[in-house]
Amino acid sequence: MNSYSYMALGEELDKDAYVITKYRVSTDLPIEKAAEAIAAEQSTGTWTGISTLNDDVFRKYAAKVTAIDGDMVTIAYPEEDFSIRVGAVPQILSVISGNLYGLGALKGVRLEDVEFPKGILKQYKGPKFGDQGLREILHRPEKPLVGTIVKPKIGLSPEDTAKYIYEAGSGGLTNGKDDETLVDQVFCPIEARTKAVAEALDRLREEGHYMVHAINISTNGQDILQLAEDAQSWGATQLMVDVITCGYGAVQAVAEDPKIKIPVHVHRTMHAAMTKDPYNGIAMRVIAKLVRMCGGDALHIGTLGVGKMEGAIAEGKANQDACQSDDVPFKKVMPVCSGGMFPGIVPKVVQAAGNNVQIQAGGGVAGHPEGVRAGAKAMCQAIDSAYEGVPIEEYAKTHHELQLALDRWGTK
Ligand code: CAP
Ligand code: MG
Repeated sequence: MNSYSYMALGEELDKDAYVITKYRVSTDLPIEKAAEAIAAEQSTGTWTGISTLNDDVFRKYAAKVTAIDGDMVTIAYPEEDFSIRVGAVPQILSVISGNLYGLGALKGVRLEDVEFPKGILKQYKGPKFGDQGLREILHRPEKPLVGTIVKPKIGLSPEDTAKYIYEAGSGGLTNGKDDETLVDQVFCPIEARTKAVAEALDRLREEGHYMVHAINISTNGQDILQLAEDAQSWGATQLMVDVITCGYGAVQAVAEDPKIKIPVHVHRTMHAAMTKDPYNGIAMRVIAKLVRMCGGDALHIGTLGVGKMEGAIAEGKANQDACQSDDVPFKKVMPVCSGGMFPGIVPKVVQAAGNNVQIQAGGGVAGHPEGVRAGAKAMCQAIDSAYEGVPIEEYAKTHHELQLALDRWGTK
């Protein structure tokens, strides 16, 4: 029986023929052995030599360990290992991010990055609208989009939800969204909510203000397309899918449905189970790349070092880059900074991320001392101060709502 080596350190590969991955590996094994174990398990090998593996199969389909730098390992998988039309992201993940986590010899593995060859990328469509499409809908070409998540996340009736959105829009917000745990509970049925919110958005429109609201359609695979189409027919202006709980296929199905003519906002609830541990799991930038391929128009990327959720500036920048880079043939995804946002920290996010972001606050709007409309105004004023380059404390001197927000929450 032949024994095969998966090591190919330094080999120059044709980038258009491989999916190239980077893993951070923690192990007591020599790192080369650990890397080889991953390459074998995820391509043509297993824990022992096998009589059914021949030179031809190995040469065509074996993964290659092409670089090792400290604990960072580069593994290239031949494009032929992937089954895109039937199989798609579930199959891709099962190769680049599958059994390897369970290998007993590894203490931890984190998939840090992935690059796909053109042949795979061209089988995806990417976003229908993307960041610029969203901006066109909202008639807001340059400034950061500014949004809210209706709070409390559960419990409001359709009428109260619509009232919240009307108030938020009257205060100047461009985006509203359902929270990730709200879908079709008895207290807020999706049909009634969508219709009530649509009416509020129509009123705002008549008053000259453009705003969209993402209705959460996260549900079973067999129901999501119908729900997407229904929500659109009830007047939804944007749809929201929780990508980790529903799956990438759900995002792709909704985004690629020719009947769907509105953008898809992608929430990432549960992502931290995979992304938070620096030594195990999957980096958010990988998730962002897959969401972009599958057609998400907007995606949560973290708040770049501020706010309530974990996530440093560098990590947020990498996620933003995955949404916006020019090296893939897709429209760009609008990066969404959300989680514990409030007016005083908006300038820090704009400073780190620039203007092409959607910044949104739930508590940071609904918790304003003078209510939702004033909270929305304060967020918009914070955005304007950052956009105009005026220090926020200075700006607040002539903007009452912002001053109240700074008095309540400060700037840190
Ligand atoms: C924000 C939020 C979002 C988080 C998710 C929440 O509300 O609605 O789901 O932003 O985090 O429920 O926490 P607040 P991420 O503005 O009241 O914090 O965007 O990092 O995935
Ligand atoms: Mg939420």
